[in-house]
Amino acid sequence: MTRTVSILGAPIQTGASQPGCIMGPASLRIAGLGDILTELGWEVDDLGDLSIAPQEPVPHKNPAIHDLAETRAWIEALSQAAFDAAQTHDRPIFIGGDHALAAGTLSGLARHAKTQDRPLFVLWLDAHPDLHTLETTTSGNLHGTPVAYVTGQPDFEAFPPLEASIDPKNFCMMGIRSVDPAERARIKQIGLEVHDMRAIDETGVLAPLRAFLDRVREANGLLHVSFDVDFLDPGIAPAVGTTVPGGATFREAHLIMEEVGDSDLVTSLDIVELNPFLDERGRTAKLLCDLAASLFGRRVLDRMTRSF
Ligand code: EXY
Ligand code: MN
Ligand code: MN
Ligand code: MN
Repeated sequence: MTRTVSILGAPIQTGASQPGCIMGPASLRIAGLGDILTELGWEVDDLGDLSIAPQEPVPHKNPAIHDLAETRAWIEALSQAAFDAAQTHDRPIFIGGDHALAAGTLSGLARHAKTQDRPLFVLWLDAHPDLHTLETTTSGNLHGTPVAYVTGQPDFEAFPPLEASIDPKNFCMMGIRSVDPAERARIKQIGLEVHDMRAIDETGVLAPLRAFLDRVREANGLLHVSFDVDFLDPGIAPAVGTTVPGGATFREAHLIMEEVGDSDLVTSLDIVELNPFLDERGRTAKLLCDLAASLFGRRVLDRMTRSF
């Protein structure tokens, strides 16, 4: 039975300091994301890109915060769009755009999960935990805050009110290797499951990933994968504004996507932080499409070189 995928672009870049994520959705489409999924037998419904109306600037007591009004407008629009897409498609995909978009997609998906009476789990693939509140962030870059927002941490009065939050215990983070002091304290405080790169070096990705997938299956959960380009090693994925050395290798990333794909548990996906302005010949966008193919069913023996 053909299953439906939706692709919705969110060219948001107000959450980052380095501009360029606005080109992310176009770059992933040019790299062939839709065609690749169609070739794998998925019915692909490209919903185009979201846009927001111009916003009047809104100040915040934290002087570092910038573009609050625009980012809030993106979060509101994405929350509704994610809820709608999840109600009508088997696997909605959201392509960014910076990681602040996950504040929108995850809040909308949490609302959808509530209508299904199923818990929402999140596999967070990122060099960063994105666990700042609007008071603890020192950079003011709101792409460093989505996890704190959707898990119901305090001091988000300036963001849209959350109708449904996500239990921090339902997160599994992999690839973490750049954590600020306030985030480290909160990881401990809320009991977030974090497999940093040292842990992955020691145990590999499969054991912790399979244990997490078993939890999702036992809870009859929905599973969202939030894939930040900077999860990958900058050597294979340079087109991102917050590179951190020592990221996931090509095979570690594919193994995670293949394993999650084999579990058939994934119900939605974010691909975020792609900044084509920092790339050459779109190689990072092509790698992301290659990884999406592994999540959606392609295996090593099915591979052939894609000519662009
Ligand atoms: N923790 C740093 C900050 O808050 O500015 C870096 C955040 C990077 C966030 C990128 C999207 O993952
Ligand atoms: Mn991130
Ligand atoms: Mn990151
Ligand atoms: Mn407060």
